[in-house]
Amino acid sequence: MTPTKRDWLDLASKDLKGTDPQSLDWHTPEGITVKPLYTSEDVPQAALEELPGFAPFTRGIRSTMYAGRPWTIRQYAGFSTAEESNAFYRKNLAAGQKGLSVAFDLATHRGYDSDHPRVLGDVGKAGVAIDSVEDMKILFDGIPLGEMSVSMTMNGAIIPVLAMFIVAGEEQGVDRKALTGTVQNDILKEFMVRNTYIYPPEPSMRIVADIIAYTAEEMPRFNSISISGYHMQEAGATLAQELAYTLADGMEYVRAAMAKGLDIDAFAGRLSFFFCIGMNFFMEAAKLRAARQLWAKIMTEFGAKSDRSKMLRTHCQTSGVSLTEQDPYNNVVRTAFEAMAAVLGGTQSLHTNSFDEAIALPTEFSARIARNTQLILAHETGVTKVVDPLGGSFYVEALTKDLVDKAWELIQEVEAAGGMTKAVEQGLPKMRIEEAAARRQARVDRGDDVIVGVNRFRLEDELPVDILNIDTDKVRQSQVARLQKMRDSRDPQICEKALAALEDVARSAKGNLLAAAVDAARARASLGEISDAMERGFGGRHVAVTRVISGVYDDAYGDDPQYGIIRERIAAYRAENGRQPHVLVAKMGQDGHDRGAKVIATAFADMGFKVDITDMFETPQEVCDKALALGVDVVGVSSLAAGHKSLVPDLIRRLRDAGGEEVTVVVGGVIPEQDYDFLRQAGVAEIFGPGSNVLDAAAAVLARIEGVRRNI
Ligand code: MLC
Ligand code: 5AD
Repeated sequence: MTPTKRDWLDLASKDLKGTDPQSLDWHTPEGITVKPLYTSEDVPQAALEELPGFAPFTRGIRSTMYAGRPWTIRQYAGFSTAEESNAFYRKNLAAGQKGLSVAFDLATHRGYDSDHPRVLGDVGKAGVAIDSVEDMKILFDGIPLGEMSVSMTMNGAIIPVLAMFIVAGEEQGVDRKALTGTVQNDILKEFMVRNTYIYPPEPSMRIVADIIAYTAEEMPRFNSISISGYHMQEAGATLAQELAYTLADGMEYVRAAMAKGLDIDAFAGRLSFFFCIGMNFFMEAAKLRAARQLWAKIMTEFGAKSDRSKMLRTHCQTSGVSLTEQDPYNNVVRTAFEAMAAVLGGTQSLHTNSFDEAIALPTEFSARIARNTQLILAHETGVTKVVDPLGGSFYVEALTKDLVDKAWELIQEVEAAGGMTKAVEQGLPKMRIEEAAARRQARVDRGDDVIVGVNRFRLEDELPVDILNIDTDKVRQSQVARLQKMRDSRDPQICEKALAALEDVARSAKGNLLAAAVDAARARASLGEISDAMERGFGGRHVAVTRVISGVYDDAYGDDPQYGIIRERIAAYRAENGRQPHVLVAKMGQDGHDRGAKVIATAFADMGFKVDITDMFETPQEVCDKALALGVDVVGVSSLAAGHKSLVPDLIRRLRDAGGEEVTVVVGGVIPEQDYDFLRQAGVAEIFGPGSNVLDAAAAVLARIEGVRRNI
């Protein structure tokens, strides 16, 4: 007799010594219950009948997938000057990389030229500095833009950057009709998580629609947008949230383009997507399958006729936030698993992170290992030979269905709020993501979620790894010199006229912003000048309201003894001093990563600290003024974009000069060990690197505050 499900249950209970097998259920952060066993009963009938290459594309967008053509190995990179990044790209292409993906520095992202006083610590740090067409031409020197597909991760300053790319192509002799590649151009998620916006939501949405319209007409081989969930997962979103909010963003862009009078099938085939692939192996593969199925459904409902419009094509990147500073070679292994999940999920293009991710930008060595991870996957494992190898897996098919259902609920919530632009204005998705982030942090701090080498199996001695160092001063000097040379040699009248025309297009809402910016870029207007012209036309920059949610950390910690002790110590401090210990969580420079700052603010407030949080993108002077005005005990600087060596000492100097020597300064985020001594000498009291336990950090900060009190 063939055993039945009942027989299995009996056997499992016996093997578990009488415990109910249901006790093995895993309740995931997505709200999905994963059972220890899946059978054919869990698979929807439709899943058994679908074939790849046909809508709804659950099994893949191509009939033969990688058996016909492997995914594109597309490593995201950029640092320092255009010359240095160009040399790096060329080496990578010679070593087996297939497509380019440009990382710009934060000054460029935020629309500032390298000589702007707000970006002193950011030039050339997190990506390459690009101020003008001259830089753009150097970046692609010797790389034929008619053949190589180039992705550019740019959102805020997308208009000047894409305009400069088009002109660089022109001056290489490549017609824009022949340019292939992708721009990220996904502003909604910037307001939600990534924070490199420049203008308010409304004009920002117009920029997106203008680019979709321009590329549909003028650049038929170019993907107008890369609708990105990546940064949501990095900011702490669950996979269901990442999936849902990304598709909901996509729906909003489709609406914006249709509102311009475009026919859906004229542009939808050039919308592309971008997802993060973290450590939940099977669920990540299922997520990509679910994404394709949902998008085909959504686009059909929007009235798309062509299959191409219903096809969700995506790039994936392995998860940065899953990687650790501790025992960093473990990251090679994590990235390999994540890459495999992306490939089993059917991605079109892939970036694999380098193992030094949690500490610095990749070196040539770490970049090689990351690239080879994909080459090994493509050439040695056999995964390319079969389409959708997970198809028909009881578990993966069930997960695909669960994710479709969960995401659909969240999409409906956004729709009920009036679509994503409205939902973003109300802060709905951001709040949900921040809540998920705080819960995740609490699970890690408690050891419920295991991270090998961080909260379990920790090494006694960590060996330092070699990291890439960038001399920002040197990069800035060379950028400023090139800018000056360009300003001296251009025809000022032609340039002024083009900028005035662009400003007009921005102000009047008539004409296409990108078309006007191409003229300005050709006339050698700089990135900052083009951004400023639009800022004048739109009537200003966007300033985000910073909100801190409360209760989540408390909720997750419940009765943890260490948590209780800290709460008591804070209560005692309060009784003794008549006030709470007061912390200002600060973000300085153009670093837009705010997950850490938000998690700390939420957790500290729940513990009983009085917590204030600065706006994003502050200067050291602005933070100093705020700290003194509020009378805080501690400023906690959160730094993830390598600006700490210039910004933090600057802040401490200003505090001292203004009579705030008692204010303790602590720093958290991506701080390499190599910089600890430097920061301590500059007066930093405590440093919390990646993987720090929030409770330990709170205890250390509290001890500092108590210490200062006692000395008085
Ligand atoms: C592919 N082709 C096939 C085929 N496979 N034809 C027949 N049979 C097959 N099996 C064709 C395609 O139709 C296409 O032509 C061409 O080959 C290229 O294939 P592709 O699959 O479209 O790949 P690619 O060009 O690599 O494009 C992938 C993409 C694109 C659509 C996802 O948008 C892209 O490259 N995105 C990358 C985004 C990126 O790098 N982002 C980095 C973010 S980092 P045709 O003519 O149809 O086009 C970040 C971090 C941060 O954001 O925060 O800073
Ligand atoms: N070069 C290479 N990778 C980068 N990342 C960010 N900037 C760069 C760069 N200049 C990667 C990291 C990060 C993710 C957002 O992109 O993996 O976590």
